Amino acid sequence: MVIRDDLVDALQAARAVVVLTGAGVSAESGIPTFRDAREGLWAKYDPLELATPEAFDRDPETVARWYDWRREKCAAAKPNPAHRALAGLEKQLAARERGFTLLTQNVDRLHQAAGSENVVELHGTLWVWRCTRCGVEHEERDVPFREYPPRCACGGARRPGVVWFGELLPEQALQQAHDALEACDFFFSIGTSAVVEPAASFIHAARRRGAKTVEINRDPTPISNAVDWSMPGKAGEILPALCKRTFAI
Ligand code: BV8
Ligand code: ZN
Repeated sequence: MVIRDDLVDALQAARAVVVLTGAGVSAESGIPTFRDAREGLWAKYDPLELATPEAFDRDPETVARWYDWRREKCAAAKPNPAHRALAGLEKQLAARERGFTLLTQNVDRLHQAAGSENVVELHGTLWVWRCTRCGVEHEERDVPFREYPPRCACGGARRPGVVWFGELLPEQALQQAHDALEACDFFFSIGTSAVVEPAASFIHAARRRGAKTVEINRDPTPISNAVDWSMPGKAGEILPALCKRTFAI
């Protein structure tokens, strides 16, 4: 894979870096991406349909079982070289008093497990569950659940602390994302098909601000021809090589 000198120079000169990640970053940890999530008994379900409040109202057991299947996969997963390279990049930039914000669409918390600190969970996490009656939230790490859906002490059904299609993103996460995009001069899009809004529009906000843009993705996406550097391939191979060339880490 070719790591271009002008990319290395631009990243070394960057003052405020924003990274947007998607399911492709966790693929090398054994977690199926949204596109590839149609595995085994879940093959007949459309993730875009299951990840909705309507589906949970209609069939909370099936939706809770799907999320518990994903929790079991995430529980068994370890951060991969892409996660670790991003944690290392954050530290290198911090050492140079440069800005770094990791905006993730992933709900698996593998970035945090790899040591990333300034992480914004745009779509929530499947490790926190919320009561649909009293609103109480708890971190739930034990897998699998004993009942579907899991019940709250008040008797209410509990749902995953994720953002479903048709639901607004958490206000605080959106504000953190906009503040980071306002200040950024370097934007990475990594392991995302770049179709789900509003995250898919972040790169356009960064470009409008004159930020340099890079895409690292296995397959072409709607933004592949809009970025300054398009790097097709595996994030777990490209990111460590880029960080090694740029910051000798
Ligand atoms: C909202 C949490 C207000 C749950 C998720 C404007 C136009 C059209 C539609 C809309 C619009 N505005 C809003 C919408 C509706 C909708 C939307 O965007 N729909 C899409 C399908 C068109 N957006 C919403 O509903 C958002 N809410 O806007 O509220 C509103 C509401 C209604 C109408 C107007 C306004 C909420 C969106 C969040 C939904 N929740 N996740 C859960 O996880 O269960 S989204 C979920 O799907 C993920 O978080 C992620 O965002 C998305 C999946 O995308 P990716 O992560 O990119 O994964 P994918 O599998 O698609 O691609 C993986 C990529 O990785 C591939 O390209 C592959 O090539 C690459 N890859 C694979 N392996 C590797 C790799 N790359 C590198 N290395 C590898 N090894
Ligand atoms: Zn409750």
